[in-house]
Amino acid sequence: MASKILKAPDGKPSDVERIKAESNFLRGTLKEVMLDRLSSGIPDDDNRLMKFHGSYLQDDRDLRNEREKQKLEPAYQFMLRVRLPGGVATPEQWLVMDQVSDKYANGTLKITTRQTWQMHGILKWNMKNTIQEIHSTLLDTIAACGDVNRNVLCSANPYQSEIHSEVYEWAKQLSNDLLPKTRAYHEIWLDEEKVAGTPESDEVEPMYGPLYLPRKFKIGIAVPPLNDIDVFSQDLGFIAIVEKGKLVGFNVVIGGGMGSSHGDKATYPQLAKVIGFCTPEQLYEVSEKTITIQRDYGNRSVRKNARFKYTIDRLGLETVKEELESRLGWKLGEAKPYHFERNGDRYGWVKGIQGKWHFTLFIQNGRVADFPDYKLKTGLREIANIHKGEFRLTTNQNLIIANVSSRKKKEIDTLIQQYGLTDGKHYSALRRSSMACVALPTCGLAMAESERYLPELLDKVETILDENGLRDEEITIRMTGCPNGCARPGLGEIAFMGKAVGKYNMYLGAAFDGSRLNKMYRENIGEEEILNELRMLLSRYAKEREEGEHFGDFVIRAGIVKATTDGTNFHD
Ligand code: SRM
Ligand code: SF4
Repeated sequence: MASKILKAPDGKPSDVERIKAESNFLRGTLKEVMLDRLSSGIPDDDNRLMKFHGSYLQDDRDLRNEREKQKLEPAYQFMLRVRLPGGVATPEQWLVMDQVSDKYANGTLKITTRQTWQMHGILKWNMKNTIQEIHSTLLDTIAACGDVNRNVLCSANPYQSEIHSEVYEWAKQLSNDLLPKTRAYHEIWLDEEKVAGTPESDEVEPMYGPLYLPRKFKIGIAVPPLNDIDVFSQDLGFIAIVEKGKLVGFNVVIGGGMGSSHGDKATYPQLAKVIGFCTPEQLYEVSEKTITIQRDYGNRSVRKNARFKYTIDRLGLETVKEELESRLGWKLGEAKPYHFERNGDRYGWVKGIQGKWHFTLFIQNGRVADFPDYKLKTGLREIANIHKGEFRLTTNQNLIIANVSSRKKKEIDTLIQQYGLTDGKHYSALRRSSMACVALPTCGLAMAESERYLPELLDKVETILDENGLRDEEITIRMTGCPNGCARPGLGEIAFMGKAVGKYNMYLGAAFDGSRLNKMYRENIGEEEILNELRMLLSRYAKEREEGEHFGDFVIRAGIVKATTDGTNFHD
């Protein structure tokens, strides 16, 4: 029931719209091309469809030039992303992922900023086995990428476990309910027989329709006072409202997003705005109707301007709210008061409800691997072997070993010590508040290093912190290899976005609780300038800050950058 006053932008639909339309509900020729042994790659059209199955073809960019010189095809390999609502996994699932990453991928697991695992380096001929083995432990990769609703986030804060577990159940249900309904995934990867007479019409996808969404769509649920999921960066966010210890519902926020393109003012990060309140039982309906508004009015011609944030900025927040209420047939409640203290994670052991313990482990940039002096992957495997609770992957690329009994705590502690898993405890609080996206060598969009470079840069920044007595000061710092914003850099008190090899734009001034975007401070600078700037800024902060003042607030009060009030003036 589309409203008469609203219009989607005119313009020729992008090529991706054609691919979706011709795909027979995400099948394309994937089944056939995955069997073709002549190339380790797949055609572009099928690669677009692969995303809806949680994967896409990459090539190792470290090897690109050399292979080109040798006239070889690129070193093709697949990235695979698991759907893991709320980031909750069992020890058995951890062990399967651990094994599969050794068997078929590059031996590492990446904990992503949307609290799931990614694997890299899977060869075409191993894709089906990989997905089937993941499936054997009741995990899937459906809709982990693509123009659909993505992994639904929820706060991984063990302090408030009862509410957290309730919110997690809602997040999981929402993720399941919003899945595409096509059986393409089951047919292609799990050998499900195609049912004769399956209707090839809108009935297959009652919510998405045959063209799915104009662009990816992201939902997250935060449980205050922790804004670990950066709720204002979601297309659709929910803020849990707890009254007298009971979950009464959620404030609804719409229109967040982090991506932009360098030098293109028509693209910008944007923070979601609060538009009202709904009860837990209304969560699905609000999500479904919001998604259909984006389905009907999102930009299907220019993909750069297709995210929901742009649809809202074009139509107006009030109009979108009215349209939502008209589709719901009822009005959202008045938004309720809430308070966020911070984003990021807190580390170490905490005791939660029912005497259970939770241990949050800092994992640098989410990369789970065995390093020469740090057997992180082996240590976590040993823990998974004896752990009876669950793992919670956090949206800050960290890991919580959750629901541990007092007896098991001793055993797990012994393993933590044995493998030196917290040897990084001498790390600065700034490093423990850092995130970096994957970038090189696998990300095809990376303009500069990120995950491989940030730790090295932080070694140098830590010297500056020590000179200024700031080692224990929590300052969020985020880096991405391009402005797409995968480590949510727009919400870093300090952030770097890659511009070219070794060059970054530097941003300052986001709020510590994730409620204000940062602003560009310096353009296209290399390491020497970055360190000079940080030396000056951190020394001023150490001397001039007010009691309890966060770095992001300080740089604004000191007039170093202006506060960003809205994403549309982010570039100014
Ligand atoms: Fe992202 C594209 C990695 C979270 C905004 N992102 C990509 C791709 C798939 C590159 C591509 O399309 O060719 C990257 C794969 C690299 C690789 O080699 O693995 C990639 N994004 C990641 C991850 C793994 C970063 C990480 O190191 O943790 C995160 C996986 C999340 C997940 O499990 O689903 C990841 N990406 C994000 C986030 C953060 C979030 O969602 O909380 C954002 C910003 C929020 C947002 O969406 O606005 C984000 N990724 C993008 C964009 C920009 C979209 C836009 O609005 O313009 C792209 C590019 C695109 O879609 O065209 C992108
Ligand atoms: Fe790749 Fe850019 Fe995302 Fe980093 S921010 S993973 S470089 S798309």
